[in-house]
Amino acid sequence: MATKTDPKPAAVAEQTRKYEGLTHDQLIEAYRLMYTSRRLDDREILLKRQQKIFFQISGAGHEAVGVTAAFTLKPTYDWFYPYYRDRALCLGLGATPYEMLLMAVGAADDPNSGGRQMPSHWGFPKLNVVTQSSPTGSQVLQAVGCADAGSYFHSHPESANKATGDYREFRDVMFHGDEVTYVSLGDGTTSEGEFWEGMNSASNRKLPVLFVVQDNEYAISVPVEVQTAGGNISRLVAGFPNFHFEEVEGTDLVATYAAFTRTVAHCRAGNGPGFIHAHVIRPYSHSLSDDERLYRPEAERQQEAARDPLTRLQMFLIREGILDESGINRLEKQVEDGIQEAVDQALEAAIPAPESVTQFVYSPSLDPASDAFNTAPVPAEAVGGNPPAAKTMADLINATLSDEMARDPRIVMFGEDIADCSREQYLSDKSIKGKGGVFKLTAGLQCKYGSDRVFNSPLAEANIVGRAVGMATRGLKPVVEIQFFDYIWPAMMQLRDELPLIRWRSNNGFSSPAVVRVAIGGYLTGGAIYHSQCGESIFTHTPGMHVVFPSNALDAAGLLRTAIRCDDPVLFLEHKRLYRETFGRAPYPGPDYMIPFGKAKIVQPGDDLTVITYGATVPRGLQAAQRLEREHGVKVELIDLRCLNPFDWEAIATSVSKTNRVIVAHEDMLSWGYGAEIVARIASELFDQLDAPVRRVAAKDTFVAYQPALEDVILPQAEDLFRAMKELAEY
Ligand SMILES: Cc1ncc(C[n+]2csc(CCOP(=O)(O)OP(=O)(O)O)c2C)c(N)n1
Ligand SMILES: [Mg+2]
Repeated sequence: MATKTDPKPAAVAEQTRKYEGLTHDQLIEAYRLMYTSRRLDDREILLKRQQKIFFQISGAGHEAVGVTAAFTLKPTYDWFYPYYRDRALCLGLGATPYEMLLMAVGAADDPNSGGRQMPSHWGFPKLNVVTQSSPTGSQVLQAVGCADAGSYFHSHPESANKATGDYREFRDVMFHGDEVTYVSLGDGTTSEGEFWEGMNSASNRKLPVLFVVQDNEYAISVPVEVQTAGGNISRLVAGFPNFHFEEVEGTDLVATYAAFTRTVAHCRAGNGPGFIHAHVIRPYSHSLSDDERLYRPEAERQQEAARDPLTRLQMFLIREGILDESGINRLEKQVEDGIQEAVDQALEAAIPAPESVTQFVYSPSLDPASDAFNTAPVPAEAVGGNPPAAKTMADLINATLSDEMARDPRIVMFGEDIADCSREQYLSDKSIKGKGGVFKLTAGLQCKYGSDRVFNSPLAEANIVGRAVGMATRGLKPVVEIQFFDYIWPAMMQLRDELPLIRWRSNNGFSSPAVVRVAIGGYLTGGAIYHSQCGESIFTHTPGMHVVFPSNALDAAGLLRTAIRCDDPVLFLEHKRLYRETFGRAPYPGPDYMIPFGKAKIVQPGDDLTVITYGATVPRGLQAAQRLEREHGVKVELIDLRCLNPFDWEAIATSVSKTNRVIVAHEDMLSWGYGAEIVARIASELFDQLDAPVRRVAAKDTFVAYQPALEDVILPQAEDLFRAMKELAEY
């Protein structure tokens, strides 16, 4: 790099003192990176206008913050959850212009997503830059989970060891005791609830998360005073304990560097999270789809332009005699030549093969529907001639969780009320018994495995799932609980746009195989609207996530173990009414019992009529089928799907081809429900096999009422199933 002079060591010390620790070389390197970042934006804008790329969003005006973060943090050592304005950060960490242009053209070799994501949605596995998405703020809780995982691995180093026979085989774990997790966001994004949830948990758990708010005073067209009460986020967050706070002019490289140095030192020393509020500018509108002249007058734009970090640094270099004009020209020419070469190459790059589109929706390495997950139950020996006791679904889920925790030290559990007791002293002085979940499914696990493996979360569902996503990305196996399906919705952004997408959108660069256990369903006699909902089809309509819904104790144990050991995210739906039902009790099938996903169970064989169902309508369907045989001699084949995604089409096709009559039944509402897809497929593929119209039995298209007489009418009962079966048999 062209420096004007080559100063002696004493002079270097003098310089660095003067520039908050930055050397001449670093200042020149900072300019090179910032200039590269800006020219790449300019070049992409041109390419977009030429219709050679399809989207552009710039990092212009934010460059000094990005470069400073790259200088003060360590690539491949620290972890990064950036946002789309962080081009300069990624360049500083080691990403190349060519790689960025591969993203812009949507090339097969785009190292971030293989052409699946818009450009500037950063993700570089080799640099610990974790795949980023478009939903503003969804990165925050994941970053907190990432930091959580780093600290867990540090205190349980043995858990990082590889193991064969489950997801760990495909997961290298890296951690450092003093690592920092960087997460950045815009001023507007601080309005998202997940930001506050992330701040709360990072603060409370004293995690080394570096929050960087890049405040350009606008969120598209909405100014900061409309987003943020009082117009300044620093003032609002100042009360969070354990933080180191900085508010800085983020277009001033030297000042920004000083703020980062102090904050990173705080995080690295284990003193807690850091918060840097950097005031920056946004000279290029929000994106190429936005024209800020519609809502910002020229005078305001010009005032902002005077703070341009690139111009500021250039003038600084000249003023301080670090680079003269010809040195700057030489550097800029070099950068431009490099970009030109990268553009030429990227425009030639191959695009992804069309047939690759479904690749990496799920793990390519471990198929939970395979025989590897098919093991026989090994119940305990009979004692004194008595067979082992039949246990409830709740018992077997608890026992399975316990045995899996013993087997796999990477399993952590959290959720609302799931710990035995957060105030540990009450456990140690034995003054209380402990709770272990509102349905007691996790009872005793904290006592057995420790408070750092089983703990209560805040009352915040996005927090639970978002942190689980970050933890699972790092190699932990979070098995988290959503207390009631009715309250899953705050986590919907994470469940729909994040958890199931991490692998696909990163082209298998990252994955997040967390298990989310959810208590679901009604028939509770008084559960009412908000403790009775189903809604599984919303999640089976989400690729990338397996959905399991067992109806009995043995299936719950076998499928839960498969869920935990597999390498994909799993939504594990546990019917509250079935937790302690007499129906479907079984002895514990042993610590290795697994059922592969997507294999239905024939609850009762029959030749006259097929009933396809799952969950709480299984016992109701069985009751109806037994009555139909008793009273009318009709033999129903009752199929329990057990797993809704993947589901066992073969079992359905075989049965319908035999009986030629079929009912699809479920507890959830009829319209747009899970049955609609099954029925459509039967109509399309098995039409020739049918002797009668396909029927559905399901809940009314309304909500579940509190008054039991109304609940009975709303949810499908054994009587409804009986009537439908009889009518169809007689058709
Ligand atoms: C959850 C969500 N809502 C809306 C959007 C559309 N959107 C994209 S960026 C943006 C503004 C973000 O502003 P800010 O956080 O200040 O970041 P900046 O772009 O100014 O850097 C909006 C509304 C989105 N991507 N995600
Ligand atoms: Mg903004």
